[in-house]
Amino acid sequence: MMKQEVGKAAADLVKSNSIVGLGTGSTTAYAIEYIGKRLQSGNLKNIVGIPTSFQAEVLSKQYGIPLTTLDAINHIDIAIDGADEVDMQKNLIKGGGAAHTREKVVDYLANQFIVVVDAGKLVTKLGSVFAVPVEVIPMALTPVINSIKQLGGKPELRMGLRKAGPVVTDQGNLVIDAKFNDIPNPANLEKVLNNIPGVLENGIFVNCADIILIGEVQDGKSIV
Ligand code: ABF
Repeated sequence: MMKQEVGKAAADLVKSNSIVGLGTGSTTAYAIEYIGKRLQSGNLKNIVGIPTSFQAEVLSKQYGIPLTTLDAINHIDIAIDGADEVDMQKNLIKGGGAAHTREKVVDYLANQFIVVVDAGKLVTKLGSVFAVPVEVIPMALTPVINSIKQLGGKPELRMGLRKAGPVVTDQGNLVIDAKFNDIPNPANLEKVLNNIPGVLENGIFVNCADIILIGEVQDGKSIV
């Protein structure tokens, strides 16, 4: 319910004649649904979406949102996407859905990036709860794991349902979840992780989010 309210509030910020980055995850899924509904009702006209994942692409098609690619446009007006952790400086950890690489490309390009979360995602220190997702090309898995250990992290290869095999990203890569006890400087860790050969992208987003829409329950009611 909370997620639904937040998703709807984000969808209401989308204006006609705009290019919209469409994020991943269950909260953004509601935003995609409501954007589709606004299009259907005629309340919103002439938008085109850039999906951040196969999941977002499938959902957008299901709700009738026309899609394009980054090759066909020269800017993104607004992007809506979820997060796993948000700190007081609007730094984010993303990538719980293994889509952070494409999310980072799209969300950073947007003139306005709206993050949709419930209050449980707010932290005083980034990395307090969540590990940092790191997308790695498969042949570099072991050296990247060793490098993360040298940085003081606890790396774990992300496994899929019933641990039948590793999670594979939309790009055909693997995800290492790197838990750090303390992330004193998120911008620095983002750069250091991305400098490890074989790393494609990590889930720390700094100086990217413009607005955080937070869902919470007050007096038994979901509010944003
Ligand atoms: C994506 O989905 C993320 O980068 C984040 O990992 C996740 C959030 O999902 P949910 O809204 O389902 O909590 O946006």
